[in-house]
Amino acid sequence: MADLHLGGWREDTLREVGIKAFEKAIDISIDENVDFILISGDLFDSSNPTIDVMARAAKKLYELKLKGIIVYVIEGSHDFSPTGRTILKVFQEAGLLKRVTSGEEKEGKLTLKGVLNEKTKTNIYGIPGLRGSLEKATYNSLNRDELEKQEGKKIFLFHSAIEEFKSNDFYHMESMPISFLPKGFIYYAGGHIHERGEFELGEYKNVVFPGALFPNNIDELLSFRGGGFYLVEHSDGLLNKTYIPITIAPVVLLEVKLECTNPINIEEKVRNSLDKTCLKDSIVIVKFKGKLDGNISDINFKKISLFLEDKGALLVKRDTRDIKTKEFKEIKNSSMTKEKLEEEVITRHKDQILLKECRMETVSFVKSFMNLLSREKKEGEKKEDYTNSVLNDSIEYLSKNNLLEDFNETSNT
Ligand SMILES: [Mn+2]
Repeated sequence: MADLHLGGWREDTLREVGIKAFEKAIDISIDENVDFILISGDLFDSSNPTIDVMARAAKKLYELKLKGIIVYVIEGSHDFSPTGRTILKVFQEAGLLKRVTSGEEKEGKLTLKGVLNEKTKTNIYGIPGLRGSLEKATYNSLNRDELEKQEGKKIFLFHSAIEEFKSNDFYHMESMPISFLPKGFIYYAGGHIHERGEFELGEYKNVVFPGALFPNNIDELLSFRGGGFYLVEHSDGLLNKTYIPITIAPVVLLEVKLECTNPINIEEKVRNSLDKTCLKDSIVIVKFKGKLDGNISDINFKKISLFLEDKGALLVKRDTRDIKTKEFKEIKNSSMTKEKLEEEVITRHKDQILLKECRMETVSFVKSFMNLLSREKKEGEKKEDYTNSVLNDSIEYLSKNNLLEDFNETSNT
């Protein structure tokens, strides 16, 4: 499984559904008597989860420990604090998780050590994901030959998008080529892409993204409706994978078409579009579409929510992004994720950013550069060292992209 994002969502109800999805996935794994569990990053939504969320996770992980089921993990981009610390370390020290990312760097070459699962004689390796896809540097120094030469069954955990397998929806997302991964492993457990996908290419078989265990924002709720994980069986050289969907609360989409509707009449519209739809214990997304004769702020959402909750809805979320007001102007997005919002702003202004010689596509370049510049000072790091390191990284990044001269021309610092 991957991208659990425990503790995510602002609404208590949705956060609870996310945790319940995790608990259910673990219960199923115990019932199925699995040998071990792999989590390919973003177990928690933040590197500093609340005590309640950590307690719920610890309780479930302890159940696994009692059953002798080991949980192997890598960090995802969400598991690291700005100073590079990871909450997973706490769980590892408590014996509830095993991080598989240990390695040794010698003369610029990284040798991964991996962890052996004794019961199945499987070697498990992995490289964590970093914010802004900075893990690419790790892959660049990875000694792949040595990993490929190792005998026996091998599994690789990663938390990155793969260029060859990226769908159009993830066009702008930073990604790496599949050739960054060592060849010939029996299973590649992927995370980071919240959409489910099974892939293979040449010597890379069973490259699997289980997707988020539970959707992480309104867009994911709308497109995926739910999440799940993979149950994988390997015997006599044959690998069988089964997707196990997890449904705690069904997602119901209620589309309300507006035809120059007055805000006062919206409730009636909602009633009419409901028809015989069953809302029992479901997450209802009311998507308003069309022209509104008035302001969005005049819509009584509270009343609409209460009405739908009365019909059995567990929670009501609204999507007003497709409403056009009287002047038929588009409403600017407001319920997107921080990353998407940033990306949108950059995309909107990209024509003003003249990067003629840049090796990368403008939006990806700006996003990564912003990430690089937003690195925070590490604990104990001297201010001068910090400044120099950010400066050096920036110069290196610019020169890698053929842009150093451009910048020297326009600035003296
Ligand atoms: Mn994620």
